[in-house]
Amino acid sequence: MKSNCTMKVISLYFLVIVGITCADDDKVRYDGYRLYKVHVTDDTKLELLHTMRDSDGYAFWERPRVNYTADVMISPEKLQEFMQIANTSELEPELMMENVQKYIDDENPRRNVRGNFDWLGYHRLDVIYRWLDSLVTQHPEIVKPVTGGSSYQGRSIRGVKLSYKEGNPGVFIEGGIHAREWISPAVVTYILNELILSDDSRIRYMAESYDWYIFPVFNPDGYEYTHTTNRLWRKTRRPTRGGCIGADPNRNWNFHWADGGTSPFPCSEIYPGDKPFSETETRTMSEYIDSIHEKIFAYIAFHSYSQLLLIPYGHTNKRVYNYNDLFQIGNYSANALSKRYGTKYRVGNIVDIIYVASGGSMDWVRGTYNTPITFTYELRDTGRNGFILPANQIIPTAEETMDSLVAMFEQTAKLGYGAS
Ligand code: 0X9
Ligand code: ZN
Repeated sequence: MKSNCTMKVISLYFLVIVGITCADDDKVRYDGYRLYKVHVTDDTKLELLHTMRDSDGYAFWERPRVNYTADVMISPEKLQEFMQIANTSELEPELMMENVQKYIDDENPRRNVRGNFDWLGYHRLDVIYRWLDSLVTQHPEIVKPVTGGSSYQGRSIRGVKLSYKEGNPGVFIEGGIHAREWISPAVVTYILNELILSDDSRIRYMAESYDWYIFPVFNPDGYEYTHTTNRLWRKTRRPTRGGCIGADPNRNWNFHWADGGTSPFPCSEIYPGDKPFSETETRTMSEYIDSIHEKIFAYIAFHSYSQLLLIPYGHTNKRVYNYNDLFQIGNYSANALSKRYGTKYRVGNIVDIIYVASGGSMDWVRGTYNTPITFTYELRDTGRNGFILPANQIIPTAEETMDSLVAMFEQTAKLGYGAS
């Protein structure tokens, strides 16, 4: 990763001429970085990929696991080494991106966003928060502002409670816990908008049957950082140890904390923090969730990418008591999702269908309160664009996800969950 900080110093002398480009020059760039998909067909290949993990110049967008594919980003400096390893060990990597920076540049075309909030581009935090304010102003009877928690750098973690009838069973929607997964806040805001404005009868019925607690950006420091500095940042922004910054906010919750799928190295993408709830974001949001836990029967988290609908837990493949119901609801939901654009999702237990990942928010909710309906979406795509999903896919992704959510809650109700 190269940051052109020296440019900034030079620009002090030529402030008028180059000053305007300064802000952009401080951005981490991914020129010549490549993204490869590799098929992990056996343990030898897995071991090999594990040796690359946490080493400079290799970044796993999707972690390796036997019988699955992994996506790995390679720096230009490590390319030759990687190709050599690949040749001698028959990795047969499939080139997905020739130049990651190009995908970043093309992802979110700059537009004049003066008018209404929209889903034609990815928005900064302040734009999202102003939109939440406007919803409260326009629909004061049904939309109440909620500050659920705060971040290390002092930002609020804001959301809304949408309620047409006090005492409805509650559904909690979490977005943006991983900073770089921009499609998550985009889809969560779309869902909120539909719940308020859609005139589709099934959506109206769903919207008015539940109380909705909706938080589009759980990790605001990280989210802002992906806009200002490093598009591929995942974690929080609190300095930890050894000059490293941030913990994985989806490994930091106090349920089976650091019980698999984490790394003790503070610079790792999956560093779980120094202790459970070491991060301001997870601690404060857990306190908020604790204050409303009796009202919620469903907790749905949105991540990207891989097109999966995940059922807890992430530390064990032992099934939760209502796994069969969740599996049935999940399949029904994934089936509805595929109808509009043919997008295929896989449904199952986290450990079974991706990898071990302990200390996640959904697992904490489920493990602490026994909340019966808990799902995590991994939204589009399957690696063509990965985290850098072009903005013109926001609306189709959001539409199909909304289809699946409607089906999810119809099926949930049929099975008797959430009856008020
Ligand atoms: O590793 C993760 O945290 C999630 N995948 S992602 O590529 N978006 O980072 C999987 C979430 C698993 N969820 C829980 N363990 N609750
Ligand atoms: Zn994620």
